[in-house]
Order: sequence, then structure tokens, then C-alpha cells
Amino acid sequence: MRTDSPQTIFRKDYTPPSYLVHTVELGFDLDPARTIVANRVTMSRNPDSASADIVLHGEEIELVALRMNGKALRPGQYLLGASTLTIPKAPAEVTLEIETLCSPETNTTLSGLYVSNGSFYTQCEAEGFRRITYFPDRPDVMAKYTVMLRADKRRFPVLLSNGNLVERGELDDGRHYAKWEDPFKKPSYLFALVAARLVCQEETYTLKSGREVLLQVWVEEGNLDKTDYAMQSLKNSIRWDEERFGLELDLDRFMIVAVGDFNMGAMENKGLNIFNTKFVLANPRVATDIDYAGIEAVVGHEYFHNWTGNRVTCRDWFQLSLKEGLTVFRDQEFSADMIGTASGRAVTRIDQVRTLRQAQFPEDAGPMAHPVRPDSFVEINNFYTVTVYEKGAEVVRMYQTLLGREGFRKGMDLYFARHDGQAVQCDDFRNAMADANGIDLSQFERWYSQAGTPVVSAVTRYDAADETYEITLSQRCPDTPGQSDKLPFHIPVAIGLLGADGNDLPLAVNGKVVGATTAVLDFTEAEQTFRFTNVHEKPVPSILRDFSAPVVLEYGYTDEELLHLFRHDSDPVNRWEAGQRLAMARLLKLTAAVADGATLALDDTFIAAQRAVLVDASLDAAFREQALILPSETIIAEHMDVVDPQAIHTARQFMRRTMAAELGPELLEQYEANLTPGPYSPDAQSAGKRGLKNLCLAYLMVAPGPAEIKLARNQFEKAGNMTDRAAALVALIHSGADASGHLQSFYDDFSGEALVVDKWFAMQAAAPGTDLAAVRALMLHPAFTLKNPNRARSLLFNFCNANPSRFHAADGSGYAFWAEHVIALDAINPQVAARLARSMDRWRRYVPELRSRMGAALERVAAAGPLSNDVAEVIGKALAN
Ligand code: B3K
Ligand code: ZN
Repeated sequence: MRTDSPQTIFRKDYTPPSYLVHTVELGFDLDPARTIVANRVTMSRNPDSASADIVLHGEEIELVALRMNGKALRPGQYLLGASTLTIPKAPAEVTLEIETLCSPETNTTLSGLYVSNGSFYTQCEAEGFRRITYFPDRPDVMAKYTVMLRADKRRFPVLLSNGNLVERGELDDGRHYAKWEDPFKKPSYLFALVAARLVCQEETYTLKSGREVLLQVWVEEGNLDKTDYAMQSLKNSIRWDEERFGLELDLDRFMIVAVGDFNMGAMENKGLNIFNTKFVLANPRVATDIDYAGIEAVVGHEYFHNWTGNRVTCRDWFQLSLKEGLTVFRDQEFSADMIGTASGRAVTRIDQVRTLRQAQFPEDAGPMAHPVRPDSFVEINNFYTVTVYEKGAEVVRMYQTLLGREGFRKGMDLYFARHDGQAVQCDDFRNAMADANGIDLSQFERWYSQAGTPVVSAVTRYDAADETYEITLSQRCPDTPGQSDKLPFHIPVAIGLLGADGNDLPLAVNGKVVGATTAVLDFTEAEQTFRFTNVHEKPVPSILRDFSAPVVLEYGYTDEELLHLFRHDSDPVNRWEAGQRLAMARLLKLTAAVADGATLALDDTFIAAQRAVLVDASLDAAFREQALILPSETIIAEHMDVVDPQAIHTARQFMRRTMAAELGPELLEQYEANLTPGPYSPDAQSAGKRGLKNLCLAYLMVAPGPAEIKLARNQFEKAGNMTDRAAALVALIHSGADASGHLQSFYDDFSGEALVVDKWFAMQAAAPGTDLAAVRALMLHPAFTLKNPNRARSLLFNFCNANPSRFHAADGSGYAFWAEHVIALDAINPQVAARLARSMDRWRRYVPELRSRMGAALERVAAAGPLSNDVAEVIGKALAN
């Protein structure tokens, strides 16, 4: 908890560390109530710093002893601040011995050293190491670590840390020890330890070079039947990084540990990745296709960090996207390559675009908007955002779009050649890309420095006599907090031209033959015209293919043109996009009609287009599913100046009902055509079929008759996997049919599986039939607790973020509930509380009646003190003008 007012930290104020650390020897006497940490560091004055003061960070730890170069320091020789320990005017070469105490079992923040289900785990990124010992806890201080763990052998039989196990043995009093040594220099945020009662699946794996490595996946007893997929994903990740980027695993041993209490997805600690159980545990009975895909992506992500993040790390936390954007891009490419087919890749790309629009565009347009490389923050944990991660990945993707895969690889190779073992900046990555390819990427820097989503407007002109087609692009970027008058971005705009027969036309741009049916235009000015020559007919432009840049594209498409693209575009992402545009235009009209009390209607053309895609067996099931998913209520809201959530909900439900009514026979036919009999497999083909089948079921259950209800019940009861079982249950809950018996039997079957109980809470929280009273009742369920982040997220976050028609109840009760729980969570876990606090980001855009109630709820949180820095920053920015 903060005691003074929150301090803003600025990127421009960076100064190099005063001392560099060479070695760190840590000794832990692990006791849940009172852990003793002995820390011996060798350090020397940094020639790049003017200061001779040693500055160590420390929080929530008690200093027991402090020695410098063998001599105990008296209180006058050092300064103990609220979160720092300073030794002024220290000698050039120093050995410090620091002994501290901490209390892992009362650490509910899940940052630093904490206890989960009776065992010890750590989380040090971003600034958790300072909750373990006094240290210059900043990523540009890299050192070699040796770690000695001592603990009761019966309660904590497994003792793990980074690197290699060099020694283990017995101590008196039933205790034992293990000594670990990490051969690589690392920043403190990558430190980890685990002392726990766990079991593991392990395997020796042979790298391409022939070297053998030991791979382990550690879980609590009873979960060994759920580790296969994580292990397979780890092996696939290792192979993929060797093949795609020539990067080899540098350790002899690589461990993944699953823990049930965890603030985010997983953490890339060197050699000892610690994971939220959600991204490790899977078998067909408990995990859905989406869970399987999540495991593959997160296992890949953390493994890929070993090079992009660990070997080359960040100079300071403003550079976070240097490792996160790049590593998300790498995990996205990995997942796409694992599917292998072009259409499979496109489906993963569509998912990425949806995430951007659902979460990143709103962030970029709201009070927390920040550049991919932020200029300031109060609490760094608030900046692990969709902007830093997903927009950051888009920025990395644009290099590849501009340079090609080979050029991108050259840039990566140069980046490692230059910076292996260093803590660097986003600019260093950009320079490596530019230098390796001999091109100027200075304008590209604006993607790192300017916040906000650029809007690209296109105007076209066809000259039949000349056979030329001109496209004029202009760009603008809205003001964001602290930033106005943005300069033009360097935007790769991938474009193709469709003829009347639906085929791509050959392309020549500004006199140059392209040689492919997609051209990447280098759009760098505020306004720029590109001329296509030898265009024999008036084309339909397919602009921003594969979503070649994270921008909003404005173009005055006619319905006919969109229908043409929706039928024929060879670029599956833009084919999907055409369908989304058709749907969005109608959803906005319907929403306006609801607000005006006008009659609602949906045109046959739209239905016919949807029908055509639904029954087109030449398309992958996964693509058809994507094409039939309507824009979410959140995405619709982002297209409106004043948001009326009830009108949006009514409009979207009307569209779903109409589609269900009009497409009934086809939906049933596709339901049956996409069954996946036989043993469950999470592969993309099968998952795609299940996805389409379950979407059909969802539509059939919008206004179900007895036959549809029977179908859903039957699927629920007979399902051989969680994907089908959960989908049937969700369909039953959403249909308004009595689902209480099914909910109860689902709970009874899975009450011992925490991750499935999370699903049980989540699906109820997000159902439009669940009002606040029902959510409050669920909070009284014996399985509910605010202390476990997964559980808190499953109920509270789903209600506040995924159930807009109930959350935005006219009386403001949803907002009061939100305020109450932001405050309650803040006392337990500020990081989780601050995430929940973000639900109100866009409050100023709502209709006046709601806006005033949202403002009041925000004020209520602001007035509740003391708040953590995490929550104070989010609420403060939301309320600021
Ligand atoms: N690097 C961690 C995130 C740490 C979040 C700290 N609040 C996970 C990841 O991105 O791989
Ligand atoms: Zn990451």
C-alpha cells in the first residue's frame, strides 16, 4: 500500500546504475511465516555513472544484518528509505552481505516470494525481487546467480531454481537443501525458486545440434494426466526456434512449473518457467480447444523469451515491448506454423485482429492510452497491456511485412550478434532491422513513440481510357493523453485488386510490375497517391490485406463491393473483414433503430451472404465459424460516439435471432456435417469443426424449440470432451431454458478441477440472463474466493467485461458492485484489482444517465484510501480530463 502520493517515473530520466553486480549468492531458509534470505553480492562502481552511492531496492522485507567488505554497517552508514537502501560514497569494489526476513504466507499480492496451496513460488517481474532481498532491482543490472535452498523435506520435497542443479543433500531436523547455479548473467526479474510438493513428467530431448537436454513439467500430484500437451508444445517450440530463427536452447535443463495462484499467464524465469495452471493442464475431459491453443501459445511464448527477453533483455521497463511485442509476434508465428495451412494461418490472424479491436483499439482511444514504448508510468505493472504486447507484436510484424521473411531474419541475426548478453532498447532492435537490410527505418520509430490508432482513409479513381487505377491514402491519428498533432506513420498497406470474376488482377504500381497479386505500398506521408497501370477493368480494391498494419481503414465500400469481396477475396483475412463490415453497418443501423423505437429489419442480401459461407464446404470449418461470428458488443460500441449498451445488445440479439430463424435448416445441416466422432484431438482441423458445429448450436439455441433444446441436452450429456460439453452448457444457459440441473451436474462432475470450476463461474457471469443478484449469489458459493486470481477473474471480470447488458444496468448497481470489488481486491492483490479497475476506462462515452453513475463509482474508488499505486494510477487517469 502506498503511503505517499504516487510518483510518476519518466523514460527521459533514465540514468545508468551506479554499481554493476557481478555475482549474487542467495541462501534461503524457507519457512512460510518467516523466511530468512541471506544475500551476498559482489559489485563494482559503474564507469558510466557519476554516482558513488549504492542504491538498493527493498519492499516488505525486514533488514536483519548488513555488512560491506566484511564489516557490519552501522545505521549511520546507510540510509533506509520506504523502499530503498542507500549506501552513500561506497568504495569502488564492494561485497555486500545482506540478511533479511520476509513472510511468504501473508503475501497475498503474489509478487515476490509467496505461498500457494502450502508451497513456495516466486514472481519477480517487474519489481518483485525487491520483495525478496535488497538489490538494484532494475533490468539493466545483470549478474550470475547461485542459489542455496533449505526447507523441510517432507513438506517441500522439490527444491528448484534457475539453471543447473549442482548439489543436493540432507540437513538435520528433517530438512534438506539444493544448490542451483545459473551459468548465464540475468536481470533480477528472471530469478525464480520453487519449493513444493510436486511431481513431474520428464523427457530427454535431442537438439538439432545433437546435444541432449532434460525437459520437465512439474505439477501437483493428481495432475500428471494433464501434462502431455504442455510437454509436446515445449518440444515443438524448441524445434521451431531452431528452424525458423536458428536459436538453440542454451541450458541443459528446462523446467515448467504449474501453480494455481498466479497473477497472469506465465513467467519466463531463466530455465524455470512458472505457469498459471490454466496454461499447462489439459486433457480432453477438462480442457477446451481454446485451452489447448492457449497452452501451445503460452508455452511457446515463455520458451521464446529465452532469447528475446532473457539473453537480450530490456534496458528499462519503458522498453518492455522490446521483449513482449517481439515474443508475442514469435508465438503468433509459431502457432500459425504449427497449423501449417494458409487458411489455418489466416484463422489465427483473424483472431489477432479481433483481439486488437476488442481490447487494444479501445485502450488506444481511452484514458490509459500509451505508446508501445511508454514515456511515463506510475506503476509498471499497469503497462503489461494489449498495447505493449499485441500492438507491439503488430509493430514487429510490420518489419516482416516491409522486409520479407528473409530480411526480417537478417535483422534478427544482427540483433543477436550485436546485443547478446545486453540490456537494450527498442531503438536497438529497429536499428538492427534497418542496418541488416540497408534501409532507412527512422520514420518507423513513430510506431514506438506515438500512441493512438491511426486512421487511414482511401479514395480511389478508375480511368477507363487510361486503364489506370489510383488510390489516394491519407492518414490521421487522434490525440491521446499528453500527445497531440501526431506525425505521419510509416504504414505498410498490402493491397490487391479484384476483377469482376472475383480473381486477382495482375499488378503494376507506379510503373513497376509487382509479380504478385498483393502489393505492399509504403505509405509514409500524410497523403499519398499510388497509381496502378494496365488495369483493364474497374476493380474492387482489397485494402490492408492480412491486416498489414494496426490501423482503422476507412473506405466507402458499397454493399455490392463488400459482397464481392466476401465471396471472392483470395486474402482470407479481408474476405472475413468484408463480412464484418457488412454486419457492422447493419448493426449500427439496428442500434440506432432500437434507440429510436423504430421497427427492426434485416435484409435478405445479408442473410443470403451468410448462408453462402455457412454451407460452402470448400472453405475450412474454422474460417466459416469466424465469418459467422458477429462483431462483439464491445466492438460495436467502439464504432459509436455515444454508447447505449442496451440498444447495442438488443440490436445484436435481433440480428442473431433473425439469422437463426432464416438459416435454421442450414445450421442444423452444418451441425451434423461437422461432428467429430472418435477420440478427441486438439488439432486445428478438428477444433475448427467443433467450433463451427458449436456456433451452429449457439444460433439454433437463440430461440429454441423442443428439438433444439433436446439437441443441446444430448450434446451436453454425451460429450466426450470439454469443448463440446461446455459449449452445450453455454448454449443452454444463454437460451433462457432452465439450465439449473445441467449447471449442478456439471459442477458435481468437476468440483475437484479448479480450472473447470473457473469455467463454471465464467459462463454464468457472462450470460445475459445473469443479473447482479445472481452474481452476488455466486459469490457466496463455497468455491468462490477473491484471493485466487483465476477465480476472481472468472466471476467478477466476466461480469464486468463480458456481460455488458447486465453490467450497465440502468440503476448503476453494476458500477457500485465494481467499485466495491476494486476496493476489496486492492487490499488483497493490487495487480488484479488494477485490471478490474480498467473495466471503466471508456466511461465518458456512455449515454449521460450511465456516464454520471460511472463517474460516481470512479469517485467512490478514488475516495477510498489508501489505494495501491496500481489502482490509484488507473482511477486517476480515468477521472483526469
Ligand atoms: N513477462 C511476464 C509478465 C510479467 C507481468 C508482471 N506484472 C509474462 C510474459 O509476458 O511472458
Ligand atoms: Zn512475454
